[in-house]
Amino acid sequence: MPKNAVGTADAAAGAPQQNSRNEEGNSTVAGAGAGSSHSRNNSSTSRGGRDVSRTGVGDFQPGANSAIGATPQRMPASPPPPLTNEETAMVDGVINSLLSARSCARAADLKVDLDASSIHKICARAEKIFLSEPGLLKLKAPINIVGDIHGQFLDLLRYFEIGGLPPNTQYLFLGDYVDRGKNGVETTMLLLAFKLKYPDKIYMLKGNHECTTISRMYGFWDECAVKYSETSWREMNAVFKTLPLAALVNDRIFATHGGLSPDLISLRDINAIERPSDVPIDGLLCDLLWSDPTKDSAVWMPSDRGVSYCFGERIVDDFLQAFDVDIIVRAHQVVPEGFEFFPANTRKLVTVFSAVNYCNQFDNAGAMMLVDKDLVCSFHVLKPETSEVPLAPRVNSFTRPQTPRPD
Ligand SMILES: [Mn+2]
Repeated sequence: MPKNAVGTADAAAGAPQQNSRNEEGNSTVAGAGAGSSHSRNNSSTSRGGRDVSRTGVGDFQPGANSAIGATPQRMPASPPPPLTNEETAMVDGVINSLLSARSCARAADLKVDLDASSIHKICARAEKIFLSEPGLLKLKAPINIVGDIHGQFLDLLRYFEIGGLPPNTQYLFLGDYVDRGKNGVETTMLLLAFKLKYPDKIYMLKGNHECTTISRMYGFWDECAVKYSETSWREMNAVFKTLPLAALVNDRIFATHGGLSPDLISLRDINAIERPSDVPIDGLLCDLLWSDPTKDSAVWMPSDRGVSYCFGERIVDDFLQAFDVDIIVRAHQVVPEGFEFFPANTRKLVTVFSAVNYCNQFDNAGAMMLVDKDLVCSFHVLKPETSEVPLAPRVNSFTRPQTPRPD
C-alpha cells in the first residue's frame, strides 16, 4: 500500500476549509501550525479564527509554554533494566505470533494463544515502564496518532501495515484498547510487547475503558475469562492504572483521550496525578478521560454520558491560548470519517477514532493522524467494509455511543 501523501503548506493554504481526500483514502490538512507565532505572542488573532495556512518550522520554539506553574510534581520512577536475552526472546515470540494474525480475514477467525506466563511477565514490566514516564508525555514529531481501537485487533494491524512497525515509526495511542470488540487481549498485548522492546517509539495513554469498573462491564472481562483467565484481566488492568494521561507533541499538539477539564489550571497538574490510579468519578483525571466537545454550549455543560462535562468553543480557544498550543487531538467519540474537526472548518480540536465499523453497528471509517517532522498533519483513513457478510442493522445517525458510568 502506498505511503500516505503528507500534507504540504501549499495544499493547506489553498484549501484551509476543506479536507482533500485522494483515492488511497488519505486526507491532508494544514499542520498544527508549528510556525504560528501569532498564537504565542499575539492574542488578538487567537479568538477570531486561526491562521491555518501558516505552517513550517520558521520561528518554532520548543518549550515555550507559559502556563507551567508550581504544582507539586509526582516523581517518575526509574525505568527497568534492559531486557535480558531470555526476555527478548519471549517478547519477540509474542510479537511474532500476534503479527501473524494479519492473515486472518475476519475477527471471528482470529485466535492467538498467548501463554499466561508471558502475559504476566509483560504486564509486570510494562507497569514499571509506564511509571517511569510522566503523566504528561513530552514527545517529538514525527509521530502517528491512533484513537480508539476497542479490541478491533485487525484494524490495529492495518494501521501498523500502513504506518510501519515500531521502531521505524513512532506511535502515540490515545486509549480505549479494550471492550466492545473481540480482541482486547491481543490489542493490549501487542502494544505492551512493542512498548517493552521500543519504549521510546511507542506511547500509550489511558482511555476511560482502561478501568476495572468499565472493562468488567463492556466486554474485556468476558473476553479474558473465556480465552484466558480473570488473573490476566487483573494483570492488564494493573498496567492500565499506570498509563500516562496526556501528551504534548513538540509543545504544539495537546493529546488526551477525552478532553479538557475545568480543573486543568496548569499542565503540571497532569504530572501531579498519582499513579497507579483508578479513575475517579470527577475531577481532572476523570475529565481528561471522559469529556467531549459540544456545539450546544460555548463553555461547560453537563455531559449526556452522566459523567464529566462537555466543553464549547470558547473553552477550546481559552485552552489553546493559555497553554500556548495549536491543536487538541482527542479520541473517545465515533465519527463518520474517522476524524472530525471541532468546530467544523477550524483547526482547533480534532477527534481521531480508529475502530472501523465500530462494534459492527456503525458505518464509520477509522483514521490515523500522521504528524510529520514539520508538524504538518494528515490522516490515513480506513474506509468501512462493505463487502463482508451482511452485518446487523447499522446505526446510521451518528448518535454518540454511550458508556454510562456505573456507580
Ligand atoms: Mn472513550
